[in-house]
Amino acid sequence: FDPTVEEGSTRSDHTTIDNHQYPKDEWTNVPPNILSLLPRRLHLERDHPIRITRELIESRFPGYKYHNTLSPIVSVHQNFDSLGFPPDHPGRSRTDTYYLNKFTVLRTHTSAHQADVFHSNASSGYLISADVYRRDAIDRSHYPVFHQMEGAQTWDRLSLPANTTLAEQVWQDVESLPKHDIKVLDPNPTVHPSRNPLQTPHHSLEEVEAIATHLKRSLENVVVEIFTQARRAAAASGDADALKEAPLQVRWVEAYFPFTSPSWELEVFWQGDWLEVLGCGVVKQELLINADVPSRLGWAFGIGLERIAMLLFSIPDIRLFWSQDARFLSQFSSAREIGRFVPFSKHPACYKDVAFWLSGSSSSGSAAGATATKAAFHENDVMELVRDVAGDNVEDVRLIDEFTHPKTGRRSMCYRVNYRSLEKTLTNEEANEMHEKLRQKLVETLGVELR
Ligand code: FA5
Ligand code: MG
Repeated sequence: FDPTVEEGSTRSDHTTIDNHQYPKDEWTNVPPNILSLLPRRLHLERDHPIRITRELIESRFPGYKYHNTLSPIVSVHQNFDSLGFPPDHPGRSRTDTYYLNKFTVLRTHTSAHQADVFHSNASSGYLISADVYRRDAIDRSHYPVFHQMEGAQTWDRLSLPANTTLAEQVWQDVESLPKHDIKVLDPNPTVHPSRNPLQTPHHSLEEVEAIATHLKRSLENVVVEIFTQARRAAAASGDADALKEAPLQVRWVEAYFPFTSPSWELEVFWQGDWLEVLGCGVVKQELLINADVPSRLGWAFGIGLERIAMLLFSIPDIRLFWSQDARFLSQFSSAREIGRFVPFSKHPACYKDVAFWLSGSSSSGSAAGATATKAAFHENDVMELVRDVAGDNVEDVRLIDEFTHPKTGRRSMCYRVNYRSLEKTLTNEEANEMHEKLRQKLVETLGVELR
C-alpha cells in the first residue's frame, strides 16, 4: 500500500496492489471487495480448514515439489494462451473473469502456472495450491474466490533405467501406489476422439493407458483418504444421520480441457447427488514442447479445496471459510483429529424479489473475443452487484422467472435474493435497506427498468 499513489491524481487510472500499479483500461472489472480478499490466502492460514485440507492432500503425494505462494496476478497469456484456450473461449469473457486490464487477470485456475512450472523442470511431480478468482453465481457452494490445488507428474523418455520403456516404468510406479478397495462405478468412461483425441503423434496407446491409470489411481487414493477421515469424524461425533450415510461411491466422467487429452472429472456421490470434485487429464504434448521439456510426458489435475473441505468437515456453506468469527475458526486445528463442524445457530432467511425489464434488444450473445464492447445482459453482473451491496449477507440468488413480452420482444427477469447472515439475525429493515440499494444499482449500472 503506497499512500502517495492513493492520494495522487492518477488514483482512478491505476489499481495498486502491493506497490505495483496496474493501469486501468476498458477491460478492468475487479471490484474493491474482491481486491480486499487477495491478502487472505486461506490455504496458508494456520489451523484454517482450507490449509488443513491442503496438507492432508499433500501428504498423499510424497516427494512432490509444493508451490504455495505464487502470485494470483497473472497475464492473459499465462491463464489462457499458454494453455491453448481458443480466442473465443467463453472463459476469457469479462463476464466470467476478473481483468486488471487487457493483459492482466486474477488467475481463474491454478493451471495458469503449468507452463512456467513445467519449464522450470525442477522435479517430476509438483503441487500448486492457490487462491483463484471467478465471476460466478451466488449459492452455498460458489464464491468468487476459492482455492485450487493443481498437481502434475511427468516421466522423461531420456532418463529411464536401462532396458525399460516409459510405459513399463509408469506401470511399475502404478504398482507402488497404495491400493484401495472402494468401488469405482465407471473406471473407464467412453472417450470421444472428436474432442479428446489420443495424442498419437507423441504417445503410444500403451503409454497413455499407463499414465491414465497412474493418474486415476493417485486421485482415487486422495478421495479415499478424505472419506476415511470424514467417516472417522462422523463416528466420533455420534451423529446418527452421519453414520447412516451410504458407503463411498465414485465415478469417472469424460471432460474437456484445452490443455489435456484425454480428460476426465471425478465425481463423488454425496448427500444424494453426484458432486464434481476435480478435473484432470493427460497433458497435451504441445505444452511440454513449448516449456522446453519435449521428452517428458505425464498427467495433471486441478481440485477444488473448498469442495473437499466441505466434505471433510461437513461445512454447509462456502461463505464460512471467510468468516473471522471465533465460533467458526476455533473448531479447526491441525494438531487435532479431523472433526465434524458443529454449525452455530442458523439465522432466519429473508427472501426479497426484484423484477426488471432488460434494456435494448433481447439478443443474447457472448462477449468473448478480442474486444471489451458493452456485453449483452449477463447474470454474473447481477451477482456482482449483490455482493457489492450485501457482501456475505446473501446466501443465494436465484432466477425464479423469465419471459419475453410477445409484442415488444423485451425480456423480463425476476431474481429472488435470500438475505441471511451466518453471524446474526438480520432485521427486516436491514434487508430492505440492502435490497433498495440493489434495486438502485441495477438501474444505474445495468440500465434495467424495474417492474
Ligand atoms: C479447472 O479449473 C482446470 N484448470 C482443472 C484441470 C487442471 C484440468 C489440470 C486438467 C488438468 P474446473 O473449472 O472444472 O477445471 O475446476 C476444477 C475444480 O475446481 C472443480 O472440479 C471444483 O472442485 C472446483 N471449482 C470450480 N468452480 C468452483 C467454484 N465456483 N467454487 C468452488 N469450487 C469450484
Ligand atoms: Mg469442471
